[in-house]
Amino acid sequence: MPVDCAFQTTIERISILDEHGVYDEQLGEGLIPDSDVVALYRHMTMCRHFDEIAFKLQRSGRMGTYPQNKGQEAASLGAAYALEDKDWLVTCYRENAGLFWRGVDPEKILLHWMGDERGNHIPVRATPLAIPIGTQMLHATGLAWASKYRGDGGIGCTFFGDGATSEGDFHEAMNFAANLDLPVVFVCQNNSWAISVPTRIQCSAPTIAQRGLAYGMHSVQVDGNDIFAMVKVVREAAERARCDNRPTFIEAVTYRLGDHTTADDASRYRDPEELKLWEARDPMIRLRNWLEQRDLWDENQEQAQRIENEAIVSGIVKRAEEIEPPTTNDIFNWMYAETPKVLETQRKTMRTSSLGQGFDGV
Ligand SMILES: Cc1ncc(C[n+]2csc(CCOP(=O)(O)OP(=O)(O)O)c2C)c(N)n1
Ligand SMILES: [Mg+2]
Repeated sequence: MPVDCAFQTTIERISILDEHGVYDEQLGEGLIPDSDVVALYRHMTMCRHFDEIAFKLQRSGRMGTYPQNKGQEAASLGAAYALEDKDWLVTCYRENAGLFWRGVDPEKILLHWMGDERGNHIPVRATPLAIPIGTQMLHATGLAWASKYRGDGGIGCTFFGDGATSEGDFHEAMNFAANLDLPVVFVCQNNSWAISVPTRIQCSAPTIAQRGLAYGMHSVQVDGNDIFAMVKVVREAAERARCDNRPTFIEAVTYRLGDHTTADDASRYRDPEELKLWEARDPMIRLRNWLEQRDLWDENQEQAQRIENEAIVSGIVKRAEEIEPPTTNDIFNWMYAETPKVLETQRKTMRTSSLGQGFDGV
């Protein structure tokens, strides 16, 4: 019997603005108008400042645990820029930049980490942060299925880490989306680590993108610190979802410049040389250099932006800290659009000794 090739493919790696500042004019042509690049950079600097302040709030006892987003801003921001308001952003916890761009109030994110349920009340098409690793990909798949069923034109875009691709829920979501032809964009932020576990221990294949291929969906690797490349691949994936109802798997290669969370100390397991290497690939610095080379940005604008960011973020903190105290009802109020009967009953009975009993439907 001859040995035939059953299947052969390649996984493309997309980069437009590389870490040395080289810009691929062909791939990047007409991708983002200059004025929008300026707006994206300004937004990124605000998010970076927000991140630093959130870290300090935790350190000074004014907020609970916080996972820094530092260094990973381009991935979710590029995606949010490429998507439409009718599309769902279904995130993990390192996507502040994309969520804020979409219109999620930054104080909601602080409230979330302050343990206040009102932080989960999000009136745009984005879901509350998913802390249980891997659960949100299923939500995105379900939301995309609902959009397809209703014909509202929306798609689902979900974010998760490299570690999350070891979870069963991830594989179920991928299998479901591929086989039911669902309009989902799966974005894996491969930041090299799942707390102290390096990616090479999570995945013995040379790329995580291969996991998408196994489910029969288009899969691509992208420089996740290159906002231009992110916009390009998410735009193409969104079109594939909208026009053909086909999912895409995107492996965005990035790096977590901070600790895993404020409860972690990455210097105990991470080589400082590795950190130095990735600091030089910072998506924000890369974008600033690109703008400066084209006379779209200068030091004076940078200074003015710094002052503006300080004012914006201190307003955010003030609003989060000065909100009226939550009521006990708030723990029931922000998960469902319509409170299910079982929760309604718990809400009514929570101050009695017969929690959840004595009412119809339980
Ligand atoms: C189901 C579940 N198991 C374990 C944890 C504890 N945990 C929190 S973050 C994390 C690592 C996640 O790594 P990755 O998916 O790569 O995301 P990253 O934090 O690097 O962005 C783990 C194991 C959790 N939150 N949920
Ligand atoms: Mg990770």
